[in-house]
Amino acid sequence: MTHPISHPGAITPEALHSRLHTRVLAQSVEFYESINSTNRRAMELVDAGAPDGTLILAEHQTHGRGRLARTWHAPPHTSLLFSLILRPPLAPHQAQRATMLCAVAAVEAIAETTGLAAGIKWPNDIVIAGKKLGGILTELQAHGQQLAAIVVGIGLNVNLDAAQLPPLITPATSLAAELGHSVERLQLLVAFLERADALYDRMLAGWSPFALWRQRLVTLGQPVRIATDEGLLEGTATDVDENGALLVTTASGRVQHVLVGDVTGRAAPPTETP
Ligand code: BT5
Repeated sequence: MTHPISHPGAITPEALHSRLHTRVLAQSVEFYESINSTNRRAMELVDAGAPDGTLILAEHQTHGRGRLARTWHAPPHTSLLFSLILRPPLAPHQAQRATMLCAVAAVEAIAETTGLAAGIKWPNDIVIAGKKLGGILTELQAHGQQLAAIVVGIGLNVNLDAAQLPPLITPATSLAAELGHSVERLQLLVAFLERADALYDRMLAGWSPFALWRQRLVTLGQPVRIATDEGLLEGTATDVDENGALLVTTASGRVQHVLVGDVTGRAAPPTETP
């Protein structure tokens, strides 16, 4: 673990600690100047018994992970890259609530910090004007019907020039690109953690972030093509259910629930070599 002191605008655990007022989240923090993947480290810490709310934060990832074995790219010091270990009293089928909560907190923190109105593209992209601003990767540790932990990993493009990224399946943007000036990453991180902490408090008392998440979805009402395990599904995204599944109404009027998949509005399903 290293603590950067020289990079302008660098995030340090000390600076985070001095500004943060949370009850559960980020009471325990691991910080890395560079690591393979904060999600990978979080899953190791889950096995080691890390407490609820543990935050793993990095300035750079050598093997940042997306969903479905894809890669998350972020040049050092340009982004927010972190994972939270959550241990809410949920059944495995309710685990998407943790992702919903973090997506809502991210959108609210972005609005508070920058004034920008971001949205959520089902299932877990943070988008603005049709471009991808961030992504969420949720991984579970369950023992039978008992959920041991949820790891929610978030990557947000803050002061990043999309031209620094390799070719992507959806166009990317960053907060700085949308605003025309850079954003203080620590302020955004603090805003996120404080929002998420307040929502998590409610979730621990039985509340679901579903309605807030649904309100912020930009996917509803849109024609979609979804690559699913069973093949390509085409139709209109008409709704979502409490567990996070997308309801797609096909031309024949059949409603299909999709739990995992990639939505595209384009003429062809996404292809990418990981
Ligand atoms: C995601 O996956 O969007 C989830 C990304 C989660 C990343 C965080 S960073 C901290 C934590 N630790 C990790 O190891 N991961 C999490 P998915 O929906 O599969 O999207 C991945 C796809 O997004 C890639 O295949 C690229 O096409 C694209 N992509 C990669 N980097 C990007 C970026 N910086 N901005 C926009 N799009 C990007």
